[in-house]
Amino acid sequence: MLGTVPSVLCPVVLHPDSVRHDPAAEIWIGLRTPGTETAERVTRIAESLADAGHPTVPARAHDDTILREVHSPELLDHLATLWQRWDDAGYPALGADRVVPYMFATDEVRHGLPPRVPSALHAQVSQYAYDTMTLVGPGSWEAIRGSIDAALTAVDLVVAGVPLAYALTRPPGHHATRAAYGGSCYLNNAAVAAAALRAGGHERVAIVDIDAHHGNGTQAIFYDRGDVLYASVHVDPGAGWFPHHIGFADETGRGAGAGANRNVPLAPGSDDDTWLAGVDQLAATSAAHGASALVVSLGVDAAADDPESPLQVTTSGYQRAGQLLAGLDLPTVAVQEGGYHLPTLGRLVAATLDGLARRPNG
Ligand code: SP5
Ligand code: ZN
Repeated sequence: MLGTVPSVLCPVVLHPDSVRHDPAAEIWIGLRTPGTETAERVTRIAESLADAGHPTVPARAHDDTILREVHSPELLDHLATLWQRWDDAGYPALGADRVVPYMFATDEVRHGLPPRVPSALHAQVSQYAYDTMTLVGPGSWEAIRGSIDAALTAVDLVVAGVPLAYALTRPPGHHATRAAYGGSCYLNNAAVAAAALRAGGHERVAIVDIDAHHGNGTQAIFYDRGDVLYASVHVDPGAGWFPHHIGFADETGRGAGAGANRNVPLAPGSDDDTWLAGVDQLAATSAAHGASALVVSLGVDAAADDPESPLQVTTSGYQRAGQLLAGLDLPTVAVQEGGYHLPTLGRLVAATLDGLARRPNG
């Protein structure tokens, strides 16, 4: 692959601040582990895509118009100022070098009474964070907001006529809901891309999510809407995998969104054939939806070597998934989600883009 020029070039949109997010750890069942969502993921992917001949495009700054259609103003304001407030309040001096939630304001705690904003910042955090695995540090906001700009820049290219653009977003986004963050995700890059494609004139948009995990945030954002399809293949949450509570086959959309949500949960250990049959179903659902543009939530953590999922997809499986989706022949924005096995991460993304670039008539 080194030095070769692919048949169709795919601009790779990157924001330099993506590497400044350093969650430092992930707290899982009370264990503080180093965490797998690291900055090196970005450098590895960028390197492989440059080797494959794809050009890099810097993310351009965008205002908050589309972002505020997707996320609540409270979440945006909270995240934008969180680290500064945490630092000013002196938590790092206590040894709390990252923002972690402490007490969860569940419905049971609130007891149907009017919500209050706790005076202690460490109690405010759980109004927005739904797990203990998604930490915030000094450069986090710049990376989070920069990734939104990367996704929006990729959309600009596609709206201007580029058939395929890829946003190397970090942190990832598909677990972020309208008003809360979790699952290593803070703001939903793919949902913002879909909203921007709608604003760019595409009446119906399909989001196909091939990350190993169900994109609960993206599903929730569009669950009641018929114009944006969410379709995902992922490891069965019912088999004990994140996001546990959501991502089941009987979740098909609600109200105006009835029929515009599709989940294909797979058994742990599923291989290429099973997974690609799922991807093929998502492609068929997207075609039936009548979408004129496609967003691919491109997580490569379904790969066999990935430490975060039990799926057993190969590099050639990812290439074929790209090719199946290319068969839709739609303007396509691919957005990076998960994928944590550093030695193979770049090759997996390159293989998927290679498949996506193979248009039926191109
Ligand atoms: C974007 C994305 O892929 N997010 C993944 C969120 C799921 N994280 C669940 C973490 C579970 C604990 N990880 C411990 C690793 C043991 N190998
Ligand atoms: Zn994932």
